[in-house]
Amino acid sequence: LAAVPVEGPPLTVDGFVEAFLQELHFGQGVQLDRSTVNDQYLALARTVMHYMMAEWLETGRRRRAEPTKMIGYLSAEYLLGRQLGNALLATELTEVAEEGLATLGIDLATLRSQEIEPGLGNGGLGRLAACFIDSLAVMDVPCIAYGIRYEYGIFRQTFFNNRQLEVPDNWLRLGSPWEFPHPERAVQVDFGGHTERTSDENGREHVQWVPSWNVQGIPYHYMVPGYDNKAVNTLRLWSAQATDAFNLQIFNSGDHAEAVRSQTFAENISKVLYPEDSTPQGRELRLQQQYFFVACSLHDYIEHTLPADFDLRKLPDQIIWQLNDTHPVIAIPELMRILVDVKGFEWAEAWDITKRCFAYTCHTLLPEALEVWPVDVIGRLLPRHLEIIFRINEDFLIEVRERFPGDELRVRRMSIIAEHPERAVRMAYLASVAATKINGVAALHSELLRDKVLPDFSEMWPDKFTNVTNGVTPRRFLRLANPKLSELITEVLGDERWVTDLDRLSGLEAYADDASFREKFRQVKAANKTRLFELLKRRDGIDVAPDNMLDVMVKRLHEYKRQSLKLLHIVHLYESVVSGRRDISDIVPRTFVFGAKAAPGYHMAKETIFLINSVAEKINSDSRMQGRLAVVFPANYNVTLAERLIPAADLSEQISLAGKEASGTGNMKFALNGALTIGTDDGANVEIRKLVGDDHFFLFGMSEPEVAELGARGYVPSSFYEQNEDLRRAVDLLGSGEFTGSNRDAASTVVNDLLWNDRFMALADFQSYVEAQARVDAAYADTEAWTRSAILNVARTGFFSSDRSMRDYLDRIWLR
Ligand code: 26Q
Repeated sequence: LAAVPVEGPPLTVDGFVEAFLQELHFGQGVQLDRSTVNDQYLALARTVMHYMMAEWLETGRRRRAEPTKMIGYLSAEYLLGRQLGNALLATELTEVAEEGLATLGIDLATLRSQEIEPGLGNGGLGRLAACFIDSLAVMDVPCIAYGIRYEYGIFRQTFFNNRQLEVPDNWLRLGSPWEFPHPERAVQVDFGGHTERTSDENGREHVQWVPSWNVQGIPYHYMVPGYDNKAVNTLRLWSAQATDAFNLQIFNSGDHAEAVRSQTFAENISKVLYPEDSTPQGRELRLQQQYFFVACSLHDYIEHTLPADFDLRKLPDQIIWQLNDTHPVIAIPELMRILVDVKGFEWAEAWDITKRCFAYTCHTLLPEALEVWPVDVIGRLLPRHLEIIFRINEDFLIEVRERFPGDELRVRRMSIIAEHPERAVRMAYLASVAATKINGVAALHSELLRDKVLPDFSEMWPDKFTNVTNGVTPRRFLRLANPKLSELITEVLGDERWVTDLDRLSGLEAYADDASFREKFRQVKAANKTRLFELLKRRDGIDVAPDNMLDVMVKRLHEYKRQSLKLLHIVHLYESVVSGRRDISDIVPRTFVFGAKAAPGYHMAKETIFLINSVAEKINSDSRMQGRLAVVFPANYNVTLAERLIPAADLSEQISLAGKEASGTGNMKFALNGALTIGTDDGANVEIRKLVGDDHFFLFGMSEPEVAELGARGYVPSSFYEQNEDLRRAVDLLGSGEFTGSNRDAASTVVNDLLWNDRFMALADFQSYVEAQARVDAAYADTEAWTRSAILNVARTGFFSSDRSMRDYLDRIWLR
């Protein structure tokens, strides 16, 4: 058959309205006068899809005509955020849609707020994946992004009696217009069973995996549009379903109930996103998820995307699989299995191919966050893969012994198989052995990864290690989230090229000294605050004082991120006023904003949320504060809220213990939107500070070497408590029950941990933090100087575009 050229509906108001009504009538089956907001939203989304679809088809055609090396991005998470705004931007339909809908009496903003964001990720890692695939489309780099279509994404957080409650995130319930399933491209995935060995006439051994059960993966496609370049990439998310054979067998046996149960069992695999983003538990279902999406993805690429007669020896010229952390690492033995068991390759040749097909990104420094899977769990679920991992390890350890003869201690240290506390596969080691490149996500992190996390591997293969500093997409986090600032930027730079070439923001530098520009910049910030406060009123019933400095700490709740240090600072300010040591009029008026979800099983994190809410309740209702000190904690921080919060912020809190936050990406979003940072020398803060300059960044706390040194000397938190009156008073007040209805126990989990454990040294950094906050107050008092610093933050952080990150991946990893 010949390809018929495809064109979307005309890019005019009339053309748009016609297409929209078509969708409403024939897609939703409803007439305008009887349509609900949801009908209208779905019809609008489908209409915008029509415009994108034409370009998506054309992109596919163009790429097939001239095949080039492709990126296979493997990630268990994509934290996409709402789709409509970005799709309208990409299709240049925003004004057309607004006008067209208005002629029908429909308000575009109302339809926008109808969208439930797909929260298919936990935080930084998932959002990074979403930024990266945006940038690849914008750069017209061929990429298929693969992942899991969780039926339930990250839980919705609510508060009850100041405590976190989790509500299932039923994001599909009102329809999902941005996806389209392809059940005819289902892939079967096997599990369990055993392996059998046979020899052929040449005496060559063949292994056959005889699995005991299977499921099928149904691909759901999402379009990932570029910007102004007609390119649209694909995000392919897999949904698990029972296979027909599986169903029939039981159905025919007459056991209807059992047939239904087994269907549920299969569908559980893609049911829900695991809400832990550190200290993962070795849950079997999680490993099923990982293998499920990886097996579907490799199969999809090899059997359906490559030409039928493709010579797999050339696989590394066609694809590089980027492993987003260790979650998809099972892809390594899976490719070996396909090549050796299915395609008949010799082991050595298969390994040579496999080694060139994978690259690995590490996102952590915490030892407890490194994934290990008990050997018996893998053996039960994936017996053939376990054998392959053992064989990879055997060969690898031979190589280690050759390089370092007689060093059996090193051999044990480097083994992919840990022996204690139980035999387990160290996924980061498996990734490191197989990958062509290993990267950290910020300069400091990559150094620590090389020297502290994987020192033996970097000694063996120094050239494998590299850095790619994270980035964020300027489309979503500047152009869409901050339309007013975007307009101002475009006005002074003369055009919108900065949206795809963020280094152009340096052109703002000159305007930092222009008083009238500073005034406009302040007006933008003020308007963004108003917009945020309206949202918080509507969304959470929260009232925020309009003129306070807005001091924002939003990120997952983790001890290493030190929300408790932020809390101690707030309690310290409060205490200094109520004790009469400071007059409230001497406090620079501030509203502290928290946003944070705690993993449901993370006790300390949940207690910290309870304390923050309790402190907020008390301070906000204390008339002595006169509104000059306020704490707000809107529930359910997510991408949608971030897009409103970040453009309104004055101060960005990035206060992790040095050496613990791999990179951070919120830090970049704040700087790009003209917030100043108070932060430690950690993750990408280091690079932000270097770029914006020390005069425009509030640095505090120990450096990573100082942290290591204090740890080695023996850290005793209570000695800091005893030697610092402000700290003592703050900790005492927090522990006194003052904020928890006279219930001391309610605060004791957090307070006792700070005093007697404090693994992340909050008490050690307290003094330095409070001093830095005093510098913030002084700086904020000089409005013109503050604005100047804010402008320079925007002008100097173009480096943090994820377009730049993608260029670095291409140069350092993918096209090498
Ligand atoms: C693993 C196994 C089982 C269950 C859950 C997990 C799991 C899930 C998510 C482990 C880790 C995560 C997420 C980690 C994460 O978000 N890391 C962050 O990545 C960002 C992007 O590189 C960095 O900016 C942050 O510094 C880092 O904390």
